[in-house]
Amino acid sequence: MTPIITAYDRSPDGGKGLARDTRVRWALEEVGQEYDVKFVSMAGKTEPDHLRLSPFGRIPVYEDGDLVLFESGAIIHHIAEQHPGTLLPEDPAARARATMWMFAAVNTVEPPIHELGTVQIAEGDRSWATERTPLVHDRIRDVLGQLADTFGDSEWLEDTFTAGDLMMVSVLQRARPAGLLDEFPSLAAYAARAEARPAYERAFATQYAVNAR
Ligand SMILES: N[C@@H](CCC(=O)N[C@@H](CS)C(=O)NCC(=O)O)C(=O)O
Repeated sequence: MTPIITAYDRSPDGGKGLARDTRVRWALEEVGQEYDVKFVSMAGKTEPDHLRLSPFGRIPVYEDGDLVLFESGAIIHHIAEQHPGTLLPEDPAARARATMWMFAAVNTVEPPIHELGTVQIAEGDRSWATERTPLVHDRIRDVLGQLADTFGDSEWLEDTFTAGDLMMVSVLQRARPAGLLDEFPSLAAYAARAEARPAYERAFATQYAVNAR
């Protein structure tokens, strides 16, 4: 059965690839899995039909027969598990480390980056937004600096490209519009290296075609 993912019919970023369906598309492209896409509107995300699949009213959603998953990390982990030796190494220790990096991406690196979006967009008209923005920038710099120190001049987080890199780069991209990723040249080069992968290029192009209409 061909899995179906849910994406926005019009992503707020206009096709820059920052909406979280892109990372799922990327994982599917990496493992060579065909997929269909179901679209939901911004208004539709809080409708009962969508909430039945995604209780927090978000995208992406992944459906494969009776299996319904939300949370991009869980979806990508599942896709990787379905295709052993592609995005998750077969060696148990390497596999555990790749999974650790997935968690680090969404649980440690993404929260301050997400917070920046909240300050600038959801709270952009509040009196504290101007004062708060540089504080959030510094929190992002802290985690990016720590990641850059650990990363050194490696090609990938572990010996080969894994779901950990896919997740980490998907998160790092979200720091790019504020200019913060480019403050860390090794991380900017790491993201560019990942984005040059044919699977990423296909995933990006497919979501762009929808959003650039
Ligand atoms: N932790 C979730 C976050 C999902 C998420 O926030 N998706 C965004 C689009 S990229 C969304 O649907 N936001 C709508 C909202 O926050 O109401 C994941 O990784 O899947």
